[in-house]
Amino acid sequence: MSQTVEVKVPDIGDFKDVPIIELHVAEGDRIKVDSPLITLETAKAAMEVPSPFAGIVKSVAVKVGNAVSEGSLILMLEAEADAKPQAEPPAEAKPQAASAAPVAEPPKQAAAKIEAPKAVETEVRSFFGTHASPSVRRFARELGADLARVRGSGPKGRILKEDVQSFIKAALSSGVSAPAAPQIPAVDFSKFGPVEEKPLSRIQKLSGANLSRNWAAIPHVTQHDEIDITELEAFRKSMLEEAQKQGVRLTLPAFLMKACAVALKQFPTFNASLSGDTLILKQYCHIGMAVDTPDGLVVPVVRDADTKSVFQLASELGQLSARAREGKLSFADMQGGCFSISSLGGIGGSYFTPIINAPEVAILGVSKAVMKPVFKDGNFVPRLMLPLSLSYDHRVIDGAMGAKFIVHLGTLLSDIRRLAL
Ligand code: CAO
Repeated sequence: MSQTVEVKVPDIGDFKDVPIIELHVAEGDRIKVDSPLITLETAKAAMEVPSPFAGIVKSVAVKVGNAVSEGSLILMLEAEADAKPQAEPPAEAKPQAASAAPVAEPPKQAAAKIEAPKAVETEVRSFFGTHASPSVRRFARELGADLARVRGSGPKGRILKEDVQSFIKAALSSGVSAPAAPQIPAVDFSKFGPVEEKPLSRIQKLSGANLSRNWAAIPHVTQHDEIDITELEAFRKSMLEEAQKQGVRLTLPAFLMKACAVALKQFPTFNASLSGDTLILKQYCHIGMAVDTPDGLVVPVVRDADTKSVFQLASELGQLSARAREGKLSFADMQGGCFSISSLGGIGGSYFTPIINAPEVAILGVSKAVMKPVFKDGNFVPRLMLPLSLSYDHRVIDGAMGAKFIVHLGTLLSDIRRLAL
C-alpha cells in the first residue's frame, strides 16, 4: 500500500531563504531513499537535499530560483509502502496512513547529512576552490572531467552541468582527452619496511605535470633508426683541438642540432604547432636541448639554430647547459622552442621513447653510439652506429612523414658535407 507524503526541507542549520540552484526531480519520477531532490546554495557552499523515502513524485512544489527554509514543501511523494527511510523518522514525522497528506519530515540521519557544512566544505576544497554543486561534481566525476579546468557560466562563476558537457564536447572535438587519469591509490609503504620521504623538487613538480599532460594529450608514435656516424665522429675528433682553441667543447649534440635545423627546413610540418584545427608553421627555428640538472630536467632553447655554425651551437649549448646546472636559466631561456632534442648518449643505453614537449610536435631522442659490425660492400666492417628515436604527434605527422624525416636526418649525419648544401 502506498501513501502520499509531503517532503519538506529538513533542518539546514541557521540558513534561511536559501535559493534552490538545481532541481533534480520531476513529476512522475521514481526515486530512491537518498536520491537528490534539490541543491541549495548558501553563501558558504552548495548542499543537496536527499529524499527521505523511496516512491513516485506526484507533484513538485518548487522551482529553481525559489528561496526555501526549514519546513518548506519540496514535493508530494507517493511513498512506497515498504520503503523505509534511511533512519527511523521521529514518531511525529512518520507517514500517517489515516491522513491524506501527512507531513513526512526527513529522518534525522538524512538531515544530518545535509546539515554538515564541514563535509561540503571538504569537497569544495578538494576541487581547488571551484564553485559547483554536489550533483555537478558527481556528474563531472562520472565523466572524468577535471572541474578545475571547467569555466563556470552560472551566477558568481558557478559551474553548471551544461558547462561540464561543453567542456567534454570541446575536449573530444579537439582530440584532447579530457577524462582525468585514474588516480593511483596511496599506499602506506612503511607497512612493508623502512622508508624515507623526499619531496619532489620544484622543477620535478612542474615538469612532471607537463610531461603527464603531454603524454596523455598527444597521440605519440616513436620511430627508431640507427645511423652510421663513423665519419662524423672522425671529423669531430679532428676538430677538437681547434674547437678548444676557441674555447668550445665540441660534442655530438652540436652536430645533432645543426642536422635537425637543416631537416626542419626540409620538413616544415615538424617545425609547427597545432592550434585547434590549424597548423601553425614557424618561419623561425629555435631548438630545445634537454639538460639533466641536480634539480631535474630543463629544456633551454637555442634561438635561430638554423643560422648558426656548429661551433656557435656547441658554444651556446655549453653555456646554456652550464647555466641550467647552476639553476640560472631564466623563463625566457626555456620558451619558444620549435623542436627538442634529448640526448642520453653521454650516459648510455640504446633507444627510448621521448615525450613530446608540447606545443611542439616532435622530439628527437639520442642514445649512445657504439661500434657495430655492419655489412657493407660485401663485408662486415666496424662502424659507429648512433641510435635515434623520433617521437612525433600523429595528429600532425603521419608514419610515412615520420620515417622520411628520420631517414633524412640519418643521411645528413652520415655525410655531414650535406649540412653545407
Ligand atoms: N654517443 C656516444 N657518445 C656521446 C653521445 C652519443 N650519442 N653523446 C655525447 N657523447 C659523448 C660526448 O661527445 C662526450 O664525449 P667526450 O667527452 O669524449 O667529448 C661525452 O659523451 C659526454 O657527453 P655529455 O653528456 O657530458 O655532454 P654532451 O654535450 O654530449 O651533452 C647534454 C650535453 C646537455 C645533452 C647532456 O649533458 C645532458 O644533460 N644529457 C641528459 C639529457 C636528458 O636527461 N634527457 C632525458 C630527457 S627525458 O627524461
